[in-house]
Amino acid sequence: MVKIYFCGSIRGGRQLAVTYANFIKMLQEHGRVLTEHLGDDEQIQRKDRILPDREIHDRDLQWIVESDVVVAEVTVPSLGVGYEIGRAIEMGKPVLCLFYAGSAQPLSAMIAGSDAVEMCNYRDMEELKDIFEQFISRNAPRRIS
Ligand code: 6IA
Repeated sequence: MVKIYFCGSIRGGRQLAVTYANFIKMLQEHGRVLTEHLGDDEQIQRKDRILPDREIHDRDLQWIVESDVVVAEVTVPSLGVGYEIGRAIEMGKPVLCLFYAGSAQPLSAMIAGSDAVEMCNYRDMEELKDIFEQFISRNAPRRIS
């Protein structure tokens, strides 16, 4: 089963939580999303109170190591998401970044200007179906789990 690490803002702001949940659902058609809690505010608040930051950091990094591909929603600026993208690039993981084209705030040049990530400026969710399909089949051909 293809392992997908999905990144989205937590402490950077939760205004796109519903979008994250939708992307996670779409990605689950292609494999296992290791970070499925990212779309679920209730789960995040519950676990955030129990897990110390070091454990969150170490566990998430380990998940990136184990993942086949990384998909990051980058519209809401998040230190954690930027950090995860940088670490994933260093590990040689294929990284797809999704940025809402109607965003009032421009994307950081460190992501928009990186040729180590695949950039997708989307307007609506529908157009991402094909993008996900192609990105995953190109970078993580189906494996027998
Ligand atoms: O700086 P931010 O908090 O916005 O960073 C968000 C990114 O860091 C996400 O892509 C996550 O993968 C990761 N991250 C930050 N906090 C957590 C976290 N908190 N849990 C998992 N990943 C996190 C606790 C909630 C969880 C146990 C359900």
